[in-house]
Amino acid sequence: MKLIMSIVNTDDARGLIQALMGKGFRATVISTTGGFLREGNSTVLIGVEDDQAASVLDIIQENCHTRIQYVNPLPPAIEPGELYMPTPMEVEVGGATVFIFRVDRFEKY
Ligand code: 2BA
Repeated sequence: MKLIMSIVNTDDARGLIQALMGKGFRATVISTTGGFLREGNSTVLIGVEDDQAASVLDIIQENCHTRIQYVNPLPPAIEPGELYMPTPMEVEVGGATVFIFRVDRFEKY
């Protein structure tokens, strides 16, 4: 068995869950925050049999899209009277960051 942990844009999470449920997979969504942008994202946990993992990855790819976001870099140290005009930096986020874990044991009581 595998546990697929997929960090996705919150705007994609609903469609991803619907697509997973439509194919009979079970999933849990956790609200998370990215360490770099400090913005909300969603982490989707999906437990599957080994031979189903590839199908789940296909569904994730179909439903999660890359986006361009802009971040303001930290301002440099400036002297009094100097003016600093921040230039936003372009960052490509997603579609999905996926970790796949082997599950040693699964119990449901
Ligand atoms: P964030 O940490 O908010 O990162 C958002 C995007 O910012 C990243 O997109 C990446 O393009 C950029 N980024 C992140 N750290 C950077 C850095 N030190 N310097 C320059 N740019 C940086 P993604 O790579 O698609 O990641 C989307 C989200 O997935 C991340 O949000 C984080 O929540 C999660 N993530 C990505 N890689 C991870 C990892 N190795 N471990 C745990 N979580 C991860």
